Amino acid sequence: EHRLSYESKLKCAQHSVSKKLLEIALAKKSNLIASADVTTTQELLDLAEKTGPHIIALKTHIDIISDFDYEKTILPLKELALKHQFLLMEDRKFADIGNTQELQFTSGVFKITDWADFVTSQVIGGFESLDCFRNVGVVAIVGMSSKGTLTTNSYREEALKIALSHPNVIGAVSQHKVPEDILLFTPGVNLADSGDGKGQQYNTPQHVFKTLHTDFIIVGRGIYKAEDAEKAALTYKNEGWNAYLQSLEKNP
Ligand code: UP6
Repeated sequence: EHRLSYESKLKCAQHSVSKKLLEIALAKKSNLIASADVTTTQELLDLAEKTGPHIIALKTHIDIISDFDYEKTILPLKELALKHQFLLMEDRKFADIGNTQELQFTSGVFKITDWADFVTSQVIGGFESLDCFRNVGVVAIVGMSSKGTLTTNSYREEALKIALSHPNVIGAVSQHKVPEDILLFTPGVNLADSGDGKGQQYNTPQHVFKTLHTDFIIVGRGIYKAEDAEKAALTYKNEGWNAYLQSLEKNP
């Protein structure tokens, strides 16, 4: 059983952010997204500089940066994204009514709308709750990687209906296969560990490309906790790319 290539997905991609992601993936031969779960601006920028050449996007949780300052945090981050050609993915996991999400997206200190190329959102608020993410791509949280998640089969089925029909949605976060018309982003990827003692569950890049036909892997601690984050990013990049190439092969 084989999968669609990035080239064929690029041909039918509708959203400008899906196109960019697929173009960067092909240009860099990478399907790696580094998750920057660090808590200072310096660590965030260091990680972006080190991993930048190897990643297609840097995933942030901008609200964990303790010294956040738009000028000092976001402006240099945007420069690094331009320099190394990666996109910015804010993992905000919005989960409210449309009006509140719109305020969280555009206001406060983070002003996510001004810098993120794409954001994650729960779809628990229903189809129209995603309307506010007009100028970005949305990755819908369809299934979670943690033990005991409430994203059951029936939840995922309903969540996918919203994801597939909403024009702002470019993809889904899930630990299960999704239809090939949207991109699949898979966190919970680590080469060394199977869990973190706090409910996280890990798989290898090989596993998620083979069984889920994922498009992009998201790696946090496997990279930013490594002694050499640059080297670790390169390792995950190569593992991910080889696993992708293998998943393209037709097995008779
Ligand atoms: N993430 C998951 N699982 C999900 C959705 N999101 O782990 O189902 C996010 C976490 C974290 C990253 O919020 O930022 O992906 C995983 O980090 P890790 O590789 O260090 O476990």
